[in-house]
Order: sequence, then structure tokens, then C-alpha cells
Amino acid sequence: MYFNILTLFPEMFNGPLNESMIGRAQENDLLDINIINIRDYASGKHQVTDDAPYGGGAGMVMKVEPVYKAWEDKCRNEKDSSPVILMSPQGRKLNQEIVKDLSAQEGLTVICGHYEGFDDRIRSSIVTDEISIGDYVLTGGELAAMVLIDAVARMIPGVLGDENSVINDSFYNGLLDYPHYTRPRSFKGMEVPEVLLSGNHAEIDKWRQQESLKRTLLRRPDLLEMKTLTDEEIELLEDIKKDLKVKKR
Ligand code: 4GX
Repeated sequence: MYFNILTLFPEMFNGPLNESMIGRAQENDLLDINIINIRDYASGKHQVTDDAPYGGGAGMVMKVEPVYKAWEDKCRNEKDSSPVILMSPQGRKLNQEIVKDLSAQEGLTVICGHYEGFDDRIRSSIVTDEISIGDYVLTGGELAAMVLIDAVARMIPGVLGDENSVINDSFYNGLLDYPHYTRPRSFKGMEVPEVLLSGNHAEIDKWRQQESLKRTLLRRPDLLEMKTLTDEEIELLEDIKKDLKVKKR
């Protein structure tokens, strides 16, 4: 899979995407990240990429031509009609379902905006999708783009080793992850749950499923409402709710 990133700050991408799993994925040619500097496509001696807004008001607006030219030169491709994603607080909010859908694409182009906003003709000419990583305001789209790329790239087969399989992810089955423990057995008086030391794998699986359900119920009940529960899960949830009521008394 490839990513084309249109940005005014190409250096920002150097660290995060060249380390760890995403760095390895690039070395193994599972992933190709092309960073394109929008400023290279700005005209004039000063290569200006922003301008004052028509109609007046505070703040600067990102110009349409440099972004359009960068896209035309580096991303327009007859064989491939990959989505062009604008990172923006006005987009649909990113979640694991969107991440999974995007990972099925051959490639993605991601535009990182800066300044107070964008000439809206960037949207109407090339953008096909607009994504937000959450309801808060960043100084630019770069960090948001890196979040998107990281989440999408790890879904590509082969990017994660077997040990880090996505099957165990929080959200993979619509529930939060269960608690994990490793050595030592005892730390400052806090013990590892006995069942995990029992060697009884049926019991361990059941405990993990219960803990996943309990965490989801307590922290993210909205996830339970969205999920179709199995009969077993419904039963376990009833037990957990009873147990929690007993503890409250
Ligand atoms: N999730 N920002 C983009 C500039 C901007 C403004 C309007 C396009 C249109 C953000 C987020 C985010 C701040 C990135 C404003 N670009 N991006 N930037 N939340 O806050 O993705």
C-alpha cells in the first residue's frame, strides 16, 4: 500500500513513520510513504502558500493552486482512483471500522492543512473524503495524518508480526481488551490473578472474556449497544451486572 502526503512541513514525518513497525513495513516494501512538499509547487520568488481571506477577517487561508499542482504532478494517476483525504475537524470521526475500510485501498493521498483554513476549492476540486481524528483542534493536519497512517498501515497483512496480531486488538471484536500481566507474580503487594497461573486454558479464556465485557460495560457502554452480543456474552454480562450490584451494597 502507498500513501502520498501533501504537506507544508515534510520534516515532521521523519521521526514517527521511520521507527518501529511502520519503519519496518517500509523497509520490507509493504508500505511506501511519499512525502510531497506543497511549497515546491508554489509560484513566485517567495513561494507563498497562504493569503488573506476574501471578504476580510482574521487569519490566513491556504491557497488552492499549490495543493492542486502538487496533487496533479505526484498523485493523479489514470490506473488508480485512490481516495484523497483531507485531515480536518470537520470530517467524519475516525474509528476502527473506517481504518479497516481504508486499509483495503491500494493507496491513499492525505492532505495536511495549515492556517485557519483552506480555500474551499481544494475540497471541491480534489478531496473525496474528509476525516477528523477527534473533537479537538490541532495546529495542522500533520499529526492527524500520522495517526491515520499508523492505524491504517498496521492493518496491512504482514505489517504486524504474528505475536502482535490484530485479532487481540481492543475493538477487533467490538469490546475493550482484557487486562494483561507478566512477571513478577507479585509487585508491591499486587498479585497476578490466580486463574492466569492455573494452566487451565478454558478457564483463562472465560476469565478474559468476562474482563473484556466488564471493562466495556464500565468504561464504554456505548460499544456494547453497537455490538450484537452472543447468547454466551449476554449471560456473562448479566452475571457481571449482578456481581457489580452486590459489590455496590
Ligand atoms: N483531525 N486540524 C487541520 C487546518 C484546516 C482547517 C480547515 C482544513 C480545513 C484536525 C483534527 C485538526 C486543525 C487539522 C486545523 N485544514 N485534523 N487544520 N482534529 O484539528 O484532523
